[in-house]
Amino acid sequence: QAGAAEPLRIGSKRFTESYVLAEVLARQARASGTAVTVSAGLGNTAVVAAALAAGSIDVYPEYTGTIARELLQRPDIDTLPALQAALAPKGLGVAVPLGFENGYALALRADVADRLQLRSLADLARHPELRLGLSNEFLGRADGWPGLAAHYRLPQQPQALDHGLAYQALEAGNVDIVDAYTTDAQVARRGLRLLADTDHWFPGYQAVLLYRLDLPQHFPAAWAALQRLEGRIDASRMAALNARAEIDGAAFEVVAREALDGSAPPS
Ligand code: PBE
Repeated sequence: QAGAAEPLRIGSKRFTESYVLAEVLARQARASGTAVTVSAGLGNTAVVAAALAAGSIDVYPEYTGTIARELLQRPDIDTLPALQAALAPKGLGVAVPLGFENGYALALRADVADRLQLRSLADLARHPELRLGLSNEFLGRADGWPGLAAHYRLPQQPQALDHGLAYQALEAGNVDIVDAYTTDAQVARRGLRLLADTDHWFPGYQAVLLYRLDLPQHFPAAWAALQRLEGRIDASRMAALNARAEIDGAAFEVVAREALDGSAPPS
């Protein structure tokens, strides 16, 4: 039957960590003897999730808070079993927490934070003059700017900024605040401050696999291999891997090999 020779299709979103993780999945699946294709950087969350729903890919790395807020519009759920129950009617599954969270935060330069005494998101309400440069996805998401601004009563009118350019714009002083991902290499490297979310308005964003429910039957060896990625990468390691790709310029495949070599063998 023709299906036997079809490759496992892995997708990713358009930011460094997603590219790296897609190659981690690919490497792990290939080691099980499974043919794999990677559709790297397909687009933002909505685009990659649509590709999964349509059956053009089988699996991609996603984050629990993103699944709950952006894909399911279910801010009330945050555990894996609850997400699984909500996804199953759509033919989708979520599993294999990789061992870290990568959440949203607002970031600024340390000198600006000190000068204006900015520590928390609520502190921003006192400074309408601050210039915010936020990525398009963050500007549009329910778990992004619209909800955040409403919750903390923030008066600024943000401008749209590509996430790949955000840190340079911050360093150059063209904007004062950007949206950061907490495992971004640039946060530590540039000594940026993250404003505390004292009300815990942002959800948790555990890195997990979002997949089509028919994947385990079609690719049992690959699925067994992918499950062994559970808990293999912690947040500081993920930030270091992001730095290898983004700061050192290492190829995503190379970084993926380092990710798997450097972590403890599966138990
Ligand atoms: N992130 C940070 C998430 C949301 C928070 C970029 C990892 C994402 O949906 O891709």
